[in-house]
Amino acid sequence: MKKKFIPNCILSLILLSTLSPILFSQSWKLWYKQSAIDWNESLPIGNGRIGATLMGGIDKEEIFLNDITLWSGSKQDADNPESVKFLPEIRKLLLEGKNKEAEKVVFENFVCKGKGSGYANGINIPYGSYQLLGNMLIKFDYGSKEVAPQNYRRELDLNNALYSVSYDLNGVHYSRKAFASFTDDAIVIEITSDKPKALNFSVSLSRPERFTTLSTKDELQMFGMLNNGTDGNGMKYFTSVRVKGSSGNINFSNNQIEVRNEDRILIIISAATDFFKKDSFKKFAQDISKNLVSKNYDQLFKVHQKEFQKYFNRVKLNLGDGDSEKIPTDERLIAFNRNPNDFYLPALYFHYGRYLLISSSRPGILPANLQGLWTKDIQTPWNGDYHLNINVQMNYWPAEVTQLSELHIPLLDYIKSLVEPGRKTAKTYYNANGWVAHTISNVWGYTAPGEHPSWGAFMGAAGWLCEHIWEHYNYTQDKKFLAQFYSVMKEASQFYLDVLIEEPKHGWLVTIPSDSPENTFILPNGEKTAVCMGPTMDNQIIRELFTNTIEAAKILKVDSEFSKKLETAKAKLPPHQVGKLGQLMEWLEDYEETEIHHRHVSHLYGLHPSNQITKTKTPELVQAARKTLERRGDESTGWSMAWKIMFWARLGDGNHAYKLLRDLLYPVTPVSPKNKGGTHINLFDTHPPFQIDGNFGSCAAIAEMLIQSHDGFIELLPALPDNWQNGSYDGLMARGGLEVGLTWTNKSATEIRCKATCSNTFLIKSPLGNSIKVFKNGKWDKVNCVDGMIKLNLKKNESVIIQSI
Ligand code: FUC
Repeated sequence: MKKKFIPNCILSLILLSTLSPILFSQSWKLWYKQSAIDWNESLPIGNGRIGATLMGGIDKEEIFLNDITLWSGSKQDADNPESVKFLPEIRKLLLEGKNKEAEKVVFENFVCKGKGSGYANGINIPYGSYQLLGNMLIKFDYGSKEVAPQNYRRELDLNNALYSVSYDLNGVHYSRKAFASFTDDAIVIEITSDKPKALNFSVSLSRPERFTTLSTKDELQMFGMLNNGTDGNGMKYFTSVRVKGSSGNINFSNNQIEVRNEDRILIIISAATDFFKKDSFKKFAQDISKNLVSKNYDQLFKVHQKEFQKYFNRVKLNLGDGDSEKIPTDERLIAFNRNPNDFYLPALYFHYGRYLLISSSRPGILPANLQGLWTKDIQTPWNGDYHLNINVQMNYWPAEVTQLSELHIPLLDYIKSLVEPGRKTAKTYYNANGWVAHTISNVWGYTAPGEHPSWGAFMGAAGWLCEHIWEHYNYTQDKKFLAQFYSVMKEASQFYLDVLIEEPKHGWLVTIPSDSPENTFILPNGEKTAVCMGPTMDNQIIRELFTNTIEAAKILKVDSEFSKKLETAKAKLPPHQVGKLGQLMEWLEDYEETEIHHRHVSHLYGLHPSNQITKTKTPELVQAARKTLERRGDESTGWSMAWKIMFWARLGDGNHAYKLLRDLLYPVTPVSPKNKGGTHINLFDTHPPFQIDGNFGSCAAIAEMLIQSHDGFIELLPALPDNWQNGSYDGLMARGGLEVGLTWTNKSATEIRCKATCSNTFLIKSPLGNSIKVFKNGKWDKVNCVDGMIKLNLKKNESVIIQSI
């Protein structure tokens, strides 16, 4: 028989497109048999700018509307010019080991001018608060209810970024769908009944304060102005709602919309603020709703779905066979607490993290805040702001590794926007060049220390933020981007160069005054304080910043003199120190922490996000990091547990990472013990209260259990727990620009799939033994690993498959 000839290029296409077929049919859904009774059960939709959480009631649909730019407050000068006068005294006291005396001067003088964040109550002061845009209420009228509703289902379909509710009542099937369009920048709702004239409802808009509603002949409007914290004339917003029916009648009157005898209704909600679109914000919102209401739902959904899936479909993850559709999410979450063998929930949670980032981060606008995009309040917890001592950074941990690199841009642009106010803050407080930011910030460019130095004076924020610039470059190898952002790194480096001071004991260069974020320690005389010099986290951040700035300068061929200065200073930074208990020391001295289980584990910054402590390069520090984690314990606030999953992943202990993931997925319901961190039944992370950083941090940490690339090579399945015996993923990213896919059985890799997103040489620690075969350019080649490493020279867009022989 004549053999059929299949050209190599076709063969490779077939091979590459048939990888992991199970993965491509995965469906990821949160679903419930009942409506939400608490806001923490509502389901979020968002397009990075506007969004909503929906409760899904039968008698009423309550919708909490959000616009990521809607803030009270205003630009202010919070830099306190008096502070710098006290700097010499503070420094002298700390250099003499008089921390408590220094603390007094710091607490009294090294603070912001004005009220700072108002102790997380910034709504009516210049700091401001991220605010709810409005409450939309859809009130249904079913006439008399003959029977109880049946077949109720509430769902968030992550693959399609689509919320839906359906039920049967009085012999009628009702359905409700909603999405925040990625293409048309509006919230689109469709409500249908399968019998004519069965839809009767009213739509109204309100918010707790500062609003006016108005109905014209075909539009419901809500508008107002928030408090700027000074003369009251703050940010303006405008919301427009339009409705289209099919056969019945729709009336706009008395500040609401009345829908009668309909069976298919399209609702368009658009909104904007003058922060986003200066003078044209009203027209912007009105044009959108007017234009969209003439279209039909399917048309609108199709384009939205396509745009959303451009991001969402880049990554596939399967952690074992899961009975995906059978168990409602709340029951599943509760069951997971007892049964660690649910393979669907951790994967669902991972995909939810990506869904939430896609839904709350859009280039050109603001980064995701403490609640992403979703708040039900006008005084959002902690002002829903940008905390710069872990929280906003954690929000963006999944961006690169889970292939949402362009969604990192809002944070990177935001960092750039802090340079100008940060320069003034650097001069005012430290008489230093460059720029600095401290613990908290908002949309108004706040860079001064907070109102209380025990938590508000962390000066490492600028350095930590710059890490994101470097990591974006690291993954994308985008030199143009690096050139555009290099000055942000350089100026932050300049700031630290200017403020570092030699301490007397070793001659090390240290920050002073400083603290280890929000933690306090016990002085030898038993007194407690936070104020110190050279806490480990500062040293790590500055070492990393200097290293990255020097490297960036080399790549861009600039600033060789400046780089030399950084090299010299870097050599004098305090090294890591191991304390008497074998732990990594958090401070320059081996102080005992006041709270052993404190949620911040700042001194492990060197383990993650930085790569100063690694299994191959510093095994003894890895031991010390492990001791530190054991001492701190597992249970904590939501975000803290997410960070700890990451730490254990970096330590290569998959089982401990998984244990912490289960702790983080502790089901927190209205009847849970108070102050318990975990996860609400809508899978929102809770500190408590709801804080989205834990969702993002743990999404990244799950990726970190499956792939790592921080130590000069790529390691696959570096922290795989025993529970995840079989699985596969595609689309996770490694530094240097490699898209990686992997299949494993019985905890052993069976196939690696790679695609270069930049031309580069990649080293992969072989999980397939020393003799492997590589499928490239249409043919298999036998390859021997060198020192256990697979070396791949790939051009941009080149793909390979690797298997054992
Ligand atoms: C940091 C943390 C708190 C909280 C707040 C928003 O200050 O210490 O736990 O997450 O941010």
